[in-house]
Formats: sequence, C-alpha cells, structure tokens
Amino acid sequence: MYNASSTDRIEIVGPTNVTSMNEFRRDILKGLTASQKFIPSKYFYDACGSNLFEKICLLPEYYLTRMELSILKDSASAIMENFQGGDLIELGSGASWKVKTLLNVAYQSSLIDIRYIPIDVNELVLKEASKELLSEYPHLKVLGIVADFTKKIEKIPTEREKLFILFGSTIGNFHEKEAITFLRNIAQLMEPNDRFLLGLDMVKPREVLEPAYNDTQGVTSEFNKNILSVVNRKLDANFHLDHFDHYAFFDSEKSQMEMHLRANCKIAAEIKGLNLHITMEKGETIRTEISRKFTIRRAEAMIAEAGFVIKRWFFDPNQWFSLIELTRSTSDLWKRHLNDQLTQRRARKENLRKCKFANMKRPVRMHGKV
Ligand code: AVJ
Repeated sequence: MYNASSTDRIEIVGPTNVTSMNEFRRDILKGLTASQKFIPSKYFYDACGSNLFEKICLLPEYYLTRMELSILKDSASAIMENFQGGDLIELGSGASWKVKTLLNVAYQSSLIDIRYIPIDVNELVLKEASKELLSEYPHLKVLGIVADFTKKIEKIPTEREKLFILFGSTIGNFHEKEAITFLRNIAQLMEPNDRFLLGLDMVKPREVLEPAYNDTQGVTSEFNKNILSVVNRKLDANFHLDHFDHYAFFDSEKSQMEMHLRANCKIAAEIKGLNLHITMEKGETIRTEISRKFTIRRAEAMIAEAGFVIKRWFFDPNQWFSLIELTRSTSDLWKRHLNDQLTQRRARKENLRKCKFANMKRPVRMHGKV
C-alpha cells in the first residue's frame, strides 16, 4: 500500500443520478411559469459557475469561507482524534480544498488508513481535485462519486466508520422541509458511531450579510447571471443577460438571503427547448437562490427533527459561522418517526395505485389522513 502508484489509489464511479435533461426541463418549466419565478440554485454550477463560485470564496466581503476555514483549523485535531481508519465522505466536494485541513492533521500520524470519498456532480472538477489530493497525501485512497448529493446516492459504501461532511452552509440553500428530508436521508446511512460535520452560517446584522452577496467587484452578479446562460445553452433560450440586474437582500423575517435576477426592461424570451414564451414586466424578478441563516435555536430544532444529536458545536469568536458535529439519534422517538414515515409512504403508494386503478388524476399533495 505504501508505494502504491496513484492509479491504484483512486477510483471514480458514476455519473449515477445526475440531472437528466427531462428533470432540468421540468424544473425550468415549473420555475418560469410560477407567479414568483424561480430557478433552482443547483443549476448555478456548470463549469463557469463553479469557477465563479471559487472566486466568490476569495472575496473580502464573503466572510463565510474564511470563517469556516478558521473554525476548521481550530477544531481539526479534535474532529480527527480517534479517526484513524474509515471513510471521509464529502457532499458537494467541489475543489476539495477545505477537507485538506482535516487530512493535514490526520496525516501527521502515519498509522492512518483513511479513504476520502468526494461526491460532486462536476466530473471534471472531481477528477482534478482527487488527483491533486493523491499527490499531496501519499497513503490516501480516493473513491470519487460523480453524483448529485441532493438525491439518493446508492454507491456510498457502508462497511467502514464514516464521517460525512457538508461544508459551506450549503444546507441553507434548501427550504426548511427539504433540509430536514435531506438530513434524514443522511441519518439513515449512518451507524451509531458515524458522524456528520455540518457547516452553518449564522444570523448576523444585515450590514454584514448583504455585502457578502453584493460584492464591489461584481463577481456575485456574474455568478447570478450565469444561471441564465445555463438555461440558454441547455434549452436553446434567448435570455439577454444585460436585461437583468443582480439583486440580493436579507429577508429578516424568513432569516434568509435571497438572490434574484430583476428585469431592467420589459422581457420577451423564447425557450425553444420547452416550446415556451416568457414575458416579464420591468422590475419583475426570477429568484435564483435562498441562503438561510441560522440561530442556535433554529439549528437545534432542525437537527433534532432530522434525527440527529449534537455532539460538539464549534464557533468563531463572533459566532458568525459554525461547524456542528452530529451523530445519529438512537432514541425511540426517532425510530417511531421512521416508522411513521414508512407507513405514510406505503399509504401514499396504495392511494396512488387506487387512483390509477380508478383512472383518476394523481393528487398533487395529500392532506390529513389517508
Ligand atoms: C455555496 C450555497 C453556500 O449560499 O452563500 C455564494 C452560494 N451564493 N454567493 C451561499 C453563493 C452567492 C453559497 N453556498
């Protein structure tokens, strides 16, 4: 193992569940015909968008990355203590540079037998990042999974001790219910000894939040508008990027940053791939992202509801950002919850079967008891 060449130490699997064209079309159709138009933020990250996001991370106003990294540096040895063999699974790993903080402390010990499992939709970025890690850490094994981590991933190995990681407060991009569903799915992959390291951006004054999403160099604006290029390219649409302004603000009631694209004139766009014509009034917006900011109480509530318990909570001195170390909850309450979910799912399936049988239209959402 010690002199193994880098090709013996790396395996890339997938793509497994990356967005199909059909799903993309469905999402864009739904979003652009809604009364408040929206485009799911996961579509920011084509090659160009991923690059722009890396640039955002270096902006002076974008405190998130710096804060998270400094917390990571301070807590890395505590986190990696006793973790000498196992899988380090990073969800949405991108360029994989934050995880080096953890690998650095781990690799001070030569006994280490850690496998790094990055999961990302961008195959190219994943491969580049993995190769770099192999050359930097001579004993490291890498299993790269090209997949959309927001969906079910079948390829995650389960034999070894696991440390899941979701950096960057990415969980803030999910609406509350989506976030809980997502976290529950991760919890179900975990054994009692496994852990989950979750990065969370905390509520803070508007004067700090808003500049982070309105940088003076205009990188965030470019990042935001790039989502229209993605739609133009994939669906043969003709949105003019110049006809939209970047608009980002903090909604204190919802405790979230929102990014929108605001029409600066009347818009008439053709989306050939959907056979759709879109008109927008001047001033009308397309929402492209929510980025929720957490209080300690809100975070605790979310975590408990998702079936986790907090093991340790790491902050920077100002509590601007935090990293939470979680383990799966093993209480009966949680098991009962899982059972409830299962029963509900079965009931829904059964109902769907009946509807089909009766040749009825599928109900969009079920309310109350079934
Ligand atoms: C990577 C999703 C956490 O919400 O702050 C950066 C993305 N958007 N600037 C965030 C983003 C605008 C970022 N996340």
